[in-house]
Amino acid sequence: MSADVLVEKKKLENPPLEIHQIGDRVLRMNAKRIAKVDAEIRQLVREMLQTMYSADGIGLAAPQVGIHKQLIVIDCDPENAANRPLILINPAIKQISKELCSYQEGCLSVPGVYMDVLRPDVIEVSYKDELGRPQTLKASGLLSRAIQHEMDHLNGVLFVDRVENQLALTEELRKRGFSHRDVKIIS
Ligand code: QAP
Ligand code: CO
Repeated sequence: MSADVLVEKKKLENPPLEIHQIGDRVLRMNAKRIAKVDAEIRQLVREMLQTMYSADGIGLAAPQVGIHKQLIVIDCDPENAANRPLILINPAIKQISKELCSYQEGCLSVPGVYMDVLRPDVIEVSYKDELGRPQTLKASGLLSRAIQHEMDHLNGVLFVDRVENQLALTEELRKRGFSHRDVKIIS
């Protein structure tokens, strides 16, 4: 089997995986470390990428498709065929900046809801790539935001848990047919 995880960036009529939505308990479970990056993991990466592109996303974590493994796929430029998606396996934050910044987040598991969230501006993360090679990456801006958001999923945390304006959040969730009871305030 090919070690290359790249897939065509297009929308499939029948994406291979189902994305779970807020209220589903699978989103609240902790993901387990991946002991060995093998062909089975690389097949999961391909299916997660296809599912993400099909849903117009820029990031997807394995727990969102009901798989409790520490695996994230990110593509901050999905329209650009030349931009390689980022695959993070067993990611760990090594450093975070003191500076926080606010950014409007969304999530494929909370469709239609977009709210401001405060997070560290710059992060340094270590992880293994799709070939099991150790990597480190310093990220800022949209990429930093995407990594932090997706890493939260590995710990059963959703961006709505970090929203400060709970009144506005309650209203947005209600508009989209979700319940504020499915939010777990952490900060
Ligand atoms: C996480 O989010 C993220 O509501 C990835 O109707 C958030 O891909 C990365 C999406 C903020 C960086 C900044 C959301 C698609 C996609 C929706 C996503 C929707 C359709 C969200
Ligand atoms: Co998300």
